[in-house]
Amino acid sequence: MRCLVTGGAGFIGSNFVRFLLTRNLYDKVAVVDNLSYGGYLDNLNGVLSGIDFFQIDISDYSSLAKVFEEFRPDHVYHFAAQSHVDRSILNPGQFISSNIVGSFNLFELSRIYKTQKFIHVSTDEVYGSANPGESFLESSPLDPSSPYSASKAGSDLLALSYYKTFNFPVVITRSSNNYGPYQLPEKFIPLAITNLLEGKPVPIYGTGMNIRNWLYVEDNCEAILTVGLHGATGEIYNIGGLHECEIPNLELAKILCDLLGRSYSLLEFVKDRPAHDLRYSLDSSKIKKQLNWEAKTKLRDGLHKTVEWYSTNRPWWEKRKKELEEYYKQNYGNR
Ligand code: TDX
Repeated sequence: MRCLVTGGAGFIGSNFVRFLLTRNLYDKVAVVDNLSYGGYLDNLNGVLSGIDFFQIDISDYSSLAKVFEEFRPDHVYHFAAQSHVDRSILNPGQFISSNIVGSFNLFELSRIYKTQKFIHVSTDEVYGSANPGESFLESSPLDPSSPYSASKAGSDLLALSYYKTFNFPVVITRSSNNYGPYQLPEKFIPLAITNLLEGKPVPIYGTGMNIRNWLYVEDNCEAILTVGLHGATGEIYNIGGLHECEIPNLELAKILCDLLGRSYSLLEFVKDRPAHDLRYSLDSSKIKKQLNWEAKTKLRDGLHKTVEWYSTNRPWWEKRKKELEEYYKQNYGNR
């Protein structure tokens, strides 16, 4: 069995490739990644010799077609995406080409080359903001708030249309906010940890009362693989963290200050993100009931491991932060 992982040099993708290789389930694993911002070959250090690597942009149909012709994957795990909400506010066009056109190219080629299973990795953001006490089911309406989440919702709908029209063997995962090693310091947790390590302020949007449900990336990898191997085609599976992992940003930032021995005075309230979803919350009972998967990692344990990783991998994030300087100026300059 041959498995293709798109976006395999990015945050969740590279964690997934490492996780997959320890399981020895596939005869061959290939990664497609354009190595633009977010994807770095050194995220795959130590496992590169065990995979085939193609530096391809998924929005480039003809280059992607050559990969399918050569590799002919039985399973495709599709992680490649533009994924940062703030960037989609600054520059929405890239989100359309990667998340919609890129996904379309992959659906088409997988259909032509008769891929046996296509795992489309999506997000809880497609449901929009949850009211207090509300948790979204897979059947909940899609109500995305940002160009990012709208592009993911669009590709989810396209995937489902391929299932209905062509009997395309797709299965969709919708995860809550991931965190852990190799996450780019543009997302909240790695930005907060690395700023605190540098003794710099942590920008808190609005009042810091927005709530997210945090899922340790290794738990997500295990869930996605479980769906890849045992999920029913045409189905969607929500993948949420433990209930205790659902907390307001300010509380989360205070835990990080405590873990790093930094003062709360480094937490700096800045202008809010436009259309900032107040709360994300998933009902993950379907994957628990049908595939016997549930998250394992408690928030404090996952944050502790993540803080450890960023503390011992300074060169990794210092290089990224240098490259992100222009973005930081653009995004935070006017707050
Ligand atoms: O500087 C910041 N200050 C701040 O208060 C940043 C970058 C974020 N925040 C807030 C916004 C959110 O409420 O922290 C929360 C988390 O922000 P992000 O890390 O940007 O994630 P979010 O917007 O919740 O989206 C994430 O979850 C779903 C991922 O980025 C998506 O890729 C995923 O699909």
